[in-house]
Amino acid sequence: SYFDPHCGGRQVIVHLFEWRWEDVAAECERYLGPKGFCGVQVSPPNENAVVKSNPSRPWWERYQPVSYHLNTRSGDEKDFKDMVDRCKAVGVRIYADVVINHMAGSDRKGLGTGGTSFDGATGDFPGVPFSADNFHSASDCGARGDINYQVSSQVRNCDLLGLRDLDYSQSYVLNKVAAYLNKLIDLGVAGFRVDAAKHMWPDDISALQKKLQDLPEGGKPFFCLEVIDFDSEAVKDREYFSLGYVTEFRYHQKVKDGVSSFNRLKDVQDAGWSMVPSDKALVFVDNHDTQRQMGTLNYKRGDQYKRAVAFTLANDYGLVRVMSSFSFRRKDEGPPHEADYSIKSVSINSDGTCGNRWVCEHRWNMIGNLARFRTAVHGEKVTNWVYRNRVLSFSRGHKGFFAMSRTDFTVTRDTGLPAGEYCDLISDCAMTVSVDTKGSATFSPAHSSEPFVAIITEEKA
Ligand code: QV4
Ligand code: CA
Repeated sequence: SYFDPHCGGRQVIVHLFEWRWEDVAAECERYLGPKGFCGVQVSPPNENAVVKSNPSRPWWERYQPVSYHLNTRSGDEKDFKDMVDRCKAVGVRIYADVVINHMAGSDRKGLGTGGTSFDGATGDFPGVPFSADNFHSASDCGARGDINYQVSSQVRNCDLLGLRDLDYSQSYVLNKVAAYLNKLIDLGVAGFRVDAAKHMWPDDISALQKKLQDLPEGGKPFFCLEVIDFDSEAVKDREYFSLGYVTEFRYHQKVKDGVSSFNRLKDVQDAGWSMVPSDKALVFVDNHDTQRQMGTLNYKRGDQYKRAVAFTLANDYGLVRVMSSFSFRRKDEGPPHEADYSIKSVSINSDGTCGNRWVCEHRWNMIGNLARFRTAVHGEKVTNWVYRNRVLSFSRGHKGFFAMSRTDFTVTRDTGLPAGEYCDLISDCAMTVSVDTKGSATFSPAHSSEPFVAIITEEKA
């Protein structure tokens, strides 16, 4: 089904935003495989417009396709194939971010990252090829880029941000895009994050899926659709439920509110917000767009961010995607780069953190190690919810137990687990937790600066 991420039951996806394919491959082997990550969402692999100035080489140029050749600042087709194979060999799958709603903007022309010419204004994309006729005309829309979000036909047929909108009613367009996705399947990807899916008709996505081949190892590719629904527009996320996982932006909003008062985290996935059902919700604390918005939770918010991500991983809602960023000051700023704008490699420091301005949130102890927890307790509901003495704790059925606070703590709690000596996952077993015959344990975090404890029946000391 389109809901299977094809990673042998592992549960956590990480978005390695703007990483080079070579670095992703190395990260699969040295960290993601051993830590039990399911897969990586990579930046769009197809050729994009080169935005030279105002600003120079922003990250968002990758959302302006020029052709479906696999040439970007992350690498070429050979690098891509090598990454997919090396990650797969250690149990980690690759999901491509596919930008298929549109091509580059009407304000762009020149050469793409693979050297292919294009002109957004005239609609000429010879690298595919697409020409003016393959796009929706702006006649039924407001001024270019002006979408009335109360009118679903405008959301689907008008130019998002002035980006040339593909007309999927033409089988020519459908076939070209299907060929691109099939090529990625041939190369071994396990699925797709569909950019701007809200701006595509669900029937068109369905028609596209019918043209896709099965994965080489069998089964349909995994689908995650980017649909932002805060219950205030014409297009509803439920229109996409049969097509794959849907991004749950209400959760991102709610966890941000909830993390300042732990009690509010309890109903973060329901309480009248008409949230996406757990088995269809792609859940995250931030993504590459929201992390750049004012007042948002991101890596810059330190401890609060850590609590939000740790809670999200320990909780039982949805399929989780962890964000891994490059540090930025300005919103438009692209990834760390050399003088010639080639992307800098991800260096690894002796303490396991990343260098060259790569943040690598996924390597932070309470984030990276909870990937293991989430997989181990998958299918078990949250039970034993306790918020007392400023410490939140809960069990995941009889398979795992999690606790967190804002500062150091020592508490005694019912873990719901069988008696035994358990490894604390957060500290890579630097500390253990003894559960008595009644299921009760007294414990403190291994390091006071990391006030989290997580144990699973799978990992006894
Ligand atoms: C500008 C004006 C427009 C004008 C246009 C043409 O703002 O009003 O019509 O020129 O003259 C960049 C610039 C943007 C510029 C546009 C076209 O920032 O100012 O328009 O290019 O040249 C990313 C960035 C955008 C960026 C875009 C393309 O966020 O800033 O636009 O890439 O490079 C809605 C959607 C949701 C979407 C979200 C951003 O429902 O689907 O908006 N999210 C996804 C991605 C996002 C990406 C896109 C969609 C587009 O997650 O990262 O936008 O592919 O909520
Ligand atoms: Ca569209």
